Amino acid sequence: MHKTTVLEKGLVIKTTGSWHTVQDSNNKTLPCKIKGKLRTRGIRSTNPLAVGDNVMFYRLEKESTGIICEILDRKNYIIRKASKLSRETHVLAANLDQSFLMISLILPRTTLRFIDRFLATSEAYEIPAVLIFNKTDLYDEKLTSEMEQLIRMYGSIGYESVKSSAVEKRGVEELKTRMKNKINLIAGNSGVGKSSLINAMDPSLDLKTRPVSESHKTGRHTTTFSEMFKLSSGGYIIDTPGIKGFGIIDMDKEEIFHFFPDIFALSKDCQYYNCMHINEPNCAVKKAVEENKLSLSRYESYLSLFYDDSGKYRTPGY
Ligand SMILES: Nc1nc2c(ncn2[C@@H]2O[C@H](COP(=O)(O)OP(=O)(O)OP(=O)(O)O)[C@@H](O)[C@H]2O)c(=O)[nH]1
Ligand SMILES: [Mg+2]
Ligand SMILES: [Zn+2]
Repeated sequence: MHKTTVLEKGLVIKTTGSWHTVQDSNNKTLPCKIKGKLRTRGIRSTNPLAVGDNVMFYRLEKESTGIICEILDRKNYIIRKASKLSRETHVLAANLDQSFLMISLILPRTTLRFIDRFLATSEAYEIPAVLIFNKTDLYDEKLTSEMEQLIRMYGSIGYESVKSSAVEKRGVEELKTRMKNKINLIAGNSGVGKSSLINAMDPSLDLKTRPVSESHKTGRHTTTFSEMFKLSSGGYIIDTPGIKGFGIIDMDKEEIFHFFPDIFALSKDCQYYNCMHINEPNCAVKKAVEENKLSLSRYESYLSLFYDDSGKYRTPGY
């Protein structure tokens, strides 16, 4: 490093392969590369750097690019599996204040399993999570009452929900208020309307969304990289590509129910202090399922994580 090199602090707002977009303290962005090998502590991941990372960088003389030489400690991060069979993980974003899971009950339909795995992941990383039910303009009476029932069920566990429609601009003001002064992540299956809703919140961002003529087709992601945007109403939002499954790493089997607050609360009444709520006698969790006090879908999601055994990695599918 040259003697006159000045280190600056920056925020990673986008990463695409070997180039990373860094925002400096004047809110200006510049493309940066990573210096040699950067160490990331503790986790084995396919990407050393993630959106939301705070970094130290220096500028290259006569070039409008920079070199990242250090990643500052992360407050938290959220990950997904790198690929279906891989044990490696991909850090989706770091240093989050809040995460939103966008759900749709139609075109495409989000499964309860997917919701519960996302929530357990957020619990594991201590990131407060909020549910967004989008595309409400498409719900008939039956789907509307199903949504209300889910909102009550998740509300009783402690998770709040927002009803939205990017088309009818419903829920937009509430989300602006909730996201103010925070770094927010929005995740969910491909096609549920994440980018569309961000556009409804701040049309100047003009994010790419799936053409309406192709809105029923599945398989292709419209958003392909996570990227952080400053909202004109305040705060930041990280738009992410559609996700199929979430991973929880470094978690022991006996620990999984700690990330289901409803199951955790019930577990205090189990006969055995080390009850895992599978076959043990006098299990308060299983009793609650039988008595309809714990929703069967929550219990089944717990079981799916419990039995999803691949070493230390709990690897939610979808
Ligand atoms: N009817 C209706 N359609 C919506 C709504 N929100 C989004 N859409 C449509 O759903 C399709 C997918 O929207 P996107 O915003 O691209 O979805 P996404 O979640 O960002 O998808 P990926 O980037 O692939 O993860 C588009 O054709 C949108 O016009 C909504 O509230 N109601
Ligand atoms: Mg998108
Ligand atoms: Zn039990």
